[in-house]
Amino acid sequence: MESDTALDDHSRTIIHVDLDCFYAQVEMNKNPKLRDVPLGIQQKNIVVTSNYIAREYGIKKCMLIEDAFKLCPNLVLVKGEDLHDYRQTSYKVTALLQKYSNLVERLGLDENFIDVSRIVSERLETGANCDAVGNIFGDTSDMCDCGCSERLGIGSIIAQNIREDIKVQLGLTSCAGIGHNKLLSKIAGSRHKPNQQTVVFPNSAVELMLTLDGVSRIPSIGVVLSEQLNSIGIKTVQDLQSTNISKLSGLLGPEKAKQVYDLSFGIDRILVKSSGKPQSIGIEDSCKSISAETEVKEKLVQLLNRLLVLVAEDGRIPRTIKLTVRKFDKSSKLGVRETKQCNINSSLFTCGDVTKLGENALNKVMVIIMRLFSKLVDSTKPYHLTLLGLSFTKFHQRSIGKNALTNFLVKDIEVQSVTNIKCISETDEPSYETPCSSTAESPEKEPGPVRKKSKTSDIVAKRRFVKETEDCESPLKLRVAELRLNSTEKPADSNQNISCPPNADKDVFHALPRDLQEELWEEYKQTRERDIPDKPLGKRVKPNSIRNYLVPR
Ligand code: TTP
Ligand code: MG
Repeated sequence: MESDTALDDHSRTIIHVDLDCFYAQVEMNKNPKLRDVPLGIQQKNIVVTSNYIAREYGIKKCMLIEDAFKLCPNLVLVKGEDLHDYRQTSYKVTALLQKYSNLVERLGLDENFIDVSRIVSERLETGANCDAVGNIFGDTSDMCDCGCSERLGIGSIIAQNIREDIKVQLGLTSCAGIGHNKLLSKIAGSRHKPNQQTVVFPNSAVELMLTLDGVSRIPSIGVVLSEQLNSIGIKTVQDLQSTNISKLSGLLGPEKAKQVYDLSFGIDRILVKSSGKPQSIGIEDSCKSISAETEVKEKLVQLLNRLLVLVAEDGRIPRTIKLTVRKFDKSSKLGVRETKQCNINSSLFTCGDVTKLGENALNKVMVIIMRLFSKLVDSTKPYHLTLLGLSFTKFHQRSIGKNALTNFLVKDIEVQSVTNIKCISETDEPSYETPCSSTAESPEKEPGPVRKKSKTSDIVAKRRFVKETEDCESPLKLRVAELRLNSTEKPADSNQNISCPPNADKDVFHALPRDLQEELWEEYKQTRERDIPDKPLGKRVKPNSIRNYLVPR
């Protein structure tokens, strides 16, 4: 059977990035002393990976500890069973790659495919340099003339930029492969390790495939499929290339047979599928001991400022803030992680650059954070924390409205629905539990961005929300803090304080901007008139009045 290599589409430019000795690099960044020693990452009785110094002793991935020590008696082992830091780093890498293209597909924790076709064509239009950088697989004398060599050349320059960026931003080295499809980019990337990159042009695709040591080494052929192929005598890539397609179709069905057959020639039509943005953006700082509230605050302010930079880079608006603490525990080396989260008002983030929040706004976020802290840690008793972390989750797309009152009251309802400021208690929930995938939906239903609802239904939602948050300590008080975040203008005139209507919560009322206080007061007056039978009925209270959800029910 003839392969379709002549009809193969070369239009795309795909980069595959694989971090070097990933878990080991994360540990070496945490403890730089480990950089100069042979380091193995231990899970149970296995070395799941090791740094490249250890690899010089012959240590391989998934080797038994006992065998590893035979090869390298001075091997230093670090436990790698808590994946938290690896996940965090993994998502930071993906987030960084998403700056280059919105087509980034995660594969495991340390690999990503990036379809950079769009930037490549933009650069081509500007007449950018097309000379490939890094390693080139195969012969370049007989190149295709469809323009793929220029595109892949630019792709290799972008890959180099990306790898430099990962190194500078995150302190991690990586390998990259550049090809016109996922299959070739992945295989090419593994040709030269560590900290290198390799481009493969379409004319060398078959040759690259033949370097693989058996069909089981073809990336998308798993154990079961490779056993099936072995059962009909197909063991090597060459066996697959020269097989009789009807024999293969009999085994796999015509469609799959064609797909597998094409793979042996380096043809892969599967597109890079965007894994979506991370569901959570967070940072954590571990420390030996934090046992005083001033230290807690200081650390959290630092974390918040750093986190706001990440959120600004991401561009979406978070709806939930989560605080994590790790409590020292004699019985557990890892300590005990606990988290608490609550929703925050989106309009804080709609006011422009979140990295430039005024001190006032920052203080208000800190009030919310410290409230969460008080739910996690009883500061009237001695405590010993070894980690503090903050993260934002439940993002929605940025959409900026202007009207202050609408922003203040309605906009957040439109996008946040009844789950607003619901306090959720969790224990040991990893920040990045679900993979960053468009198919991995958040367990909570996400309302669509800027979902329009009638104001009345919003208010009903709001009322329901107050009921639903009974488990939350003083939800209205929390709401106060959030409302304050939004009151960007009109500070109350101190000469003319408006007194709180008797049916309203004082704290809430005084936290409101003056215009809303006036509105509330006005409505209280009208209600009073309406409720006094011998008085003529005043203007009826609107069912969607602000009072309806500020007045405790
Ligand atoms: P790999 O990318 O296979 O390995 P690596 O990044 O450590 O090394 P390389 O430089 O060769 O790319 O896997 C990524 C991480 O996944 C690795 O650091 C440890 C973990 N891992 C396991 O937990 N179990 C396994 O069987 C393998 C292979 C890796
Ligand atoms: Mg790797």
